[in-house]
Amino acid sequence: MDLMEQLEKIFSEAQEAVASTGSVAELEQAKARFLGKAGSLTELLKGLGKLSAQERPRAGAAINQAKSRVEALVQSRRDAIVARELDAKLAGEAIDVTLPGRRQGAGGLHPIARVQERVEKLFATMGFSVADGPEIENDFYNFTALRVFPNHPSRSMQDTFYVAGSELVLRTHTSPVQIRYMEAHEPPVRIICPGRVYRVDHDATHSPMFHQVEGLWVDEGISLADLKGTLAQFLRAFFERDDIAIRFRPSYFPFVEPGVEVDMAWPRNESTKPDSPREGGETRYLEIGGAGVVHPDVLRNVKIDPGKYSGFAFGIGLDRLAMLKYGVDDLRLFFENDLKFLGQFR
Ligand code: 2NL
Repeated sequence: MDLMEQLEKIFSEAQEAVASTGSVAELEQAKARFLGKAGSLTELLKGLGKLSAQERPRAGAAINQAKSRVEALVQSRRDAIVARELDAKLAGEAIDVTLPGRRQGAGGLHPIARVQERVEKLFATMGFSVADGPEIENDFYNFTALRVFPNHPSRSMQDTFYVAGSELVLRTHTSPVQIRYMEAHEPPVRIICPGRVYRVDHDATHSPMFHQVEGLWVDEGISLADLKGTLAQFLRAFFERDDIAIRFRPSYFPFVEPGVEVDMAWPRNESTKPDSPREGGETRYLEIGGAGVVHPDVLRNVKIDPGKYSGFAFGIGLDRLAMLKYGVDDLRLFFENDLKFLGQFR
């Protein structure tokens, strides 16, 4: 094979090698095979010394020309690779400036907070104001003033959270707020006390912290009839239907006499709520709380004359109202802070 044929062969090998590279590093390796220290063209140049002085210029010129052609080949491949890498980088970093910006998610009220606001609004239309008080209470306001005697089971550590080394408890109901309010205000008293309460209890239907709304109306001549009318009016407004009925069942609470459990009945057939009050074709009653006529001794404990004044009081679970309103069947869902659940109530 003469020199020209050799150079043509090397050049076509170089074409193939360069074309098959995909990165600058690969290209550098391919280039070294021809132009490096031990590259095939470099070797040919080294052999020039063996040629006669007559042959040497022509052969040298031919080899150098082949070198330039391979260098040009490498350069144009390098340009192509760099351009392609840049394109890929730009495509990866592409920003669509016409897209809307990412917004900060709007917050919302917890479903129980919404229910509480709704309860406050509805009772306000009946002349009730909202009273507030401490969640850490002392024995007198949480128990004694309400006639819960010293060894009453509800005072046990199995039922009530005690603050270690003190007589303080986490309030087990919002009644102490009403006691404090009656101490500070002369009748007429017409208040509701919504808020957090605490009991040692934890399962699908009980949480150690839950929400209650208690109501109290003390004035001359207030009776159980006023209680029934007030609760019926409230429940009809709250559930937005005027066919809700109320049933009282006799019960016992130390702070009232008489005491009742309050049941609510939704008419059959029409309800679409999961926990609708129909069962076996009969109206089903749902227990929503307890109530009664304030015990005369409770009024005496706050210096109100039971000979002149009487009143009713009730306690309703706000969590229970929220479950019925929104068709939620597990109380714990309200307290897990799962935004997928909570976001449904915005
Ligand atoms: C229930 C029962 C009730 C009261 C709460 C009350 C408050 C005062 C005086 C008298 Cl200051 N009574 N509150 C009365 C009867 C029942 O709650 O099962 N609640 C969920």
